[in-house]
Amino acid sequence: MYKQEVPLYADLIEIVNEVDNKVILDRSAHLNGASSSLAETPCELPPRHRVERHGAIRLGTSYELNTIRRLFTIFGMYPVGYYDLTVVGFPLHATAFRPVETAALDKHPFRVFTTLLRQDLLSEEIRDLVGNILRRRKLFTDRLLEIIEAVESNHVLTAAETNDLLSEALKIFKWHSSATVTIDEYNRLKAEHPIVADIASFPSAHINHLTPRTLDIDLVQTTMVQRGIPSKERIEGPPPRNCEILLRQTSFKALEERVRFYSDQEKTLVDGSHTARFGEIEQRGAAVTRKGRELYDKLLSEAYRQAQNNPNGFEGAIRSSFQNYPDNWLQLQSEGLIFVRYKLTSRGRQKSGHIDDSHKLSSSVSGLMRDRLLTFDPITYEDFLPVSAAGIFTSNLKKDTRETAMRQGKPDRNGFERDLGISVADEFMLYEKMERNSLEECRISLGLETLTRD
Ligand code: OOG
Ligand code: NI
Repeated sequence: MYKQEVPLYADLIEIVNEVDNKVILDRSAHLNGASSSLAETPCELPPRHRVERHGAIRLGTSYELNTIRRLFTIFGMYPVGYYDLTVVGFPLHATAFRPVETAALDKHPFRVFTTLLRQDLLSEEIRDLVGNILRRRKLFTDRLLEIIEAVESNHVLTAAETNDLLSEALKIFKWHSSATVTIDEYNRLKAEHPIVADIASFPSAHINHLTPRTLDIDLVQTTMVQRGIPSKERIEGPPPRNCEILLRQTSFKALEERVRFYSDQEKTLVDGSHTARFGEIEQRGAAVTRKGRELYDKLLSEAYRQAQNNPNGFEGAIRSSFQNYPDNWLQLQSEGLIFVRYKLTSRGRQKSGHIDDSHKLSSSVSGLMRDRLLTFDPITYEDFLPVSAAGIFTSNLKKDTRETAMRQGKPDRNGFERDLGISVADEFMLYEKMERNSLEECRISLGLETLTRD
């Protein structure tokens, strides 16, 4: 549906596939050395990579948020994290619906960044207008609500009901080129904040972007520019590194779309336009611990402060401030900056067959790593970054990131969770649990009483 609505999305997927295939070929060439054939040990992508993407929707009322939560639960997607977008000048807060268990993430890590309008932060006049418009909006069909209720009372869906679930749910996310408001109302909403007009003027909660994950976002960015796709100037997130952390994102500009509005008398239709949807690409790296996140936030603010003094502007400043973020996996792990999944080396797996020897083994992670029995993979960051999100929002609203970034926030996590109907999961605790589980598996395989992270 989205590909049909936004044909540039198809081009983007093509570019990402080309770039990723090239990266994989380069990696396997590198691994095998120049002389051996590429076919010997092709570097493989984990299967989830080919289907991996995130979408974003923007909702207007607590009823809409609550119902979306009930719907996404059916798909195994749960709210993770609270994002206060007032820190970057938007009357919004958000969560990300996504799978939380390792097995589910490995299969399909689809996420939907879901924002809710903060009606409490609008001017009184606009709050009334928005309230009136959204009270009449019906995002969810009766059939969809019926199916959600059935599943909630433990009904197992038939094939036909499942088809209905999908086709009815899709209607929520579809783009409509007819607004539900008059052109005058649209302009008033837009004058309050462009995002308010986007949320309140349409009958659906259109997907405003769908973002594939790539292995090399810098290469995608240059390829987009070469093909004349109007991409955003800079990539959000950490600067280029050897050891990727968190999330890097870039987007191409919103489309200007023709929209029909009611004329002021609500009798005839008039033509207008709206910029809503855009393309985005992301590259994901390791999830960082709270300590790693503090360092990230600190270096990012430092870059914002230094940008004016750096001859290469913000890009120069961020490259220079991130010199202080360790860039080798072992150091990142040993300093407790990233979350990792521990696993036995092949030597460790041999030992695991001889549990009698276990009393001779070290009972600390660093000891086992020194003895080459234990190793790790970084855990992928599955979440988002509010400052990057601001860069994405603003790039499409023609304001500058630097201007709007990092102001005093006005979070309302309790209000958000009340509207949602449940509390959001803490992403740090989810990563922490993955790491702990992996360590526990290693401990059991090695027949150790205890295994401590030093
Ligand atoms: C959501 C922006 C946030 C991201 O990738 O950081 C986001 C929106 O534009 O509604 O999707
Ligand atoms: Ni996004």
